[in-house]
Amino acid sequence: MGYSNMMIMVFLAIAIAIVGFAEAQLKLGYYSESCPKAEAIVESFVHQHIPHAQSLAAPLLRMQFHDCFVRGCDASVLLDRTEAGNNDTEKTANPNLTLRGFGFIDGVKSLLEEECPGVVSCADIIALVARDSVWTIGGPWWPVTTGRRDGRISNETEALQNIPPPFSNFSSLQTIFVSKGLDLKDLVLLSGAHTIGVAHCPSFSERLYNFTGRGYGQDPSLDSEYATNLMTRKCTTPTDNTTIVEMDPGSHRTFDLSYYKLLLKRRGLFESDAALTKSSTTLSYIKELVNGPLETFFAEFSKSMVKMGDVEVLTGSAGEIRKQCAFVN
Ligand code: HEM
Ligand SMILES: *[C@@H]1O[C@H](CO)[C@@H](O)[C@H](O)[C@H]1NC(C)=O
Ligand SMILES: *[C@@H]1O[C@H](CO)[C@@H](O)[C@H](O)[C@H]1NC(C)=O
Ligand SMILES: *[C@@H]1O[C@H](CO)[C@@H](O)[C@H](O)[C@H]1NC(C)=O
Ligand SMILES: *[C@@H]1O[C@H](CO)[C@@H](O)[C@H](O)[C@H]1NC(C)=O
Ligand SMILES: *[C@@H]1O[C@H](CO)[C@@H](O)[C@H](O)[C@H]1NC(C)=O
Ligand SMILES: CC(=O)N[C@H]1CO[C@H](CO)[C@@H](O)[C@@H]1O
Repeated sequence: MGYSNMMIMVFLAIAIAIVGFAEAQLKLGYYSESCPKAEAIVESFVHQHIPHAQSLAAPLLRMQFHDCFVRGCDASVLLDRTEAGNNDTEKTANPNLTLRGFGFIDGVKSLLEEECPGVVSCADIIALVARDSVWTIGGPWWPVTTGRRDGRISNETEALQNIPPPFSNFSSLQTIFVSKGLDLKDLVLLSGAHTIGVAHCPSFSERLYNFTGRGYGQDPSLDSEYATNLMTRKCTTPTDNTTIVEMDPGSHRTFDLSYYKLLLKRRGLFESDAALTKSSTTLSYIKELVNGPLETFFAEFSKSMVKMGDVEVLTGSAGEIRKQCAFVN
């Protein structure tokens, strides 16, 4: 083969690779021709409902995290357990028992199915709803690319392996995030989502009542005044599993820097929150955020959300477009 022929082959190979690559990518406005109103429908549903139910923004944001960390952003988190398959799904896994907002996603899905049946994936709905909900409560906005396809598999064990538990230490958080292509900066920024929302006592009561693992002892990295407050007013017994606690007390509905300020006061609620102050790298990111303007946090959080929304997505002909978000077709 002559030199010029070889060059042509090389160029062709590169061109094919680029086209193939582009085809399998998410893009902005993926539905602009197949369902032009899709994004507006999501946005208007969110604008209609979230102002009356502001506390739903938090679980809808968390939903995207739980979706993207298990089998990628493929809406596998929404699948119900099927008696026929006799398999436990991500939903059955412990971390998901406190997820909320499934009905909200179903509400959006049914409007979209009316408008253009079988076109818009549940995975894209999760991503759009998370963004629009956070924006509606005065948080940051970020561009959401679309074109994700829905997965057909949901597996409880995988949720347990991929969703970090609240008692995670720094190195296990880092390991899980790195395995999703997210770095330490993303870990700090995305944990900033805990500026909104609530938690149940079992997510942190070991820090109050059983830090030694022998039925007693408090986590020394938790501010003792805050710990006392939690024990006397909130989680008054070690087994309380119904009380709800604001993760960012006093501003748990406001997307702001106070979560990071609390971390520096040793008032992060989970061990995983406190762990972020235990590495000098992440501690200095936190200090930069706290000392910077709110806009910097918003801009950086947005970039990390965009990265999270790309994790292991299904595109092209992989997966399917589910008709109902809780069931495979
Ligand atoms: C870094 C590792 C993380 C751990 C260990 C963690 C753990 C938790 C736990 C245990 C809860 C409370 C569950 C309950 O007791 O009801 C929670 C709530 C929440 N998480 Fe995380 N999370 C992490 C990262 C994230 C990320 C990346 C996001 C989103 C970008 C997120 C968003 C939220 C939100 C918004 C809530 C409040 C939910 C509500 O109000 O119902 N978390 N998280
Ligand atoms: C349930 O299990 C069956 C058989 O193992 C599998 O084919 C199916 O994909 C599973 N369903 C879900 C939702 O994961
Ligand atoms: C779920 O995932 C685990 C861990 O990867 C695997 O061992 C198990 O076989 C899976 N279960 C099903 C029903 O596919
Ligand atoms: C962090 O937690 C993991 C998993 O529980 C454990 O294997 C590891 O030893 C812990 N690392 C440190 C430094 O404590
Ligand atoms: C304390 O923690 C240990 C280890 O996690 C556990 O085995 C034990 O049951 C706990 N004790 C109480 C009283 O909750
Ligand atoms: C909560 O605690 C009660 C009593 O201790 C127990 O019966 C119930 O199963 C627990 N609920 C959950 C979701 O763990
Ligand atoms: C199977 C299971 O327990 N699913 C639960 C997951 O979490 C939602 C929301 O809290 C519950 O409604 C489901 O029953």
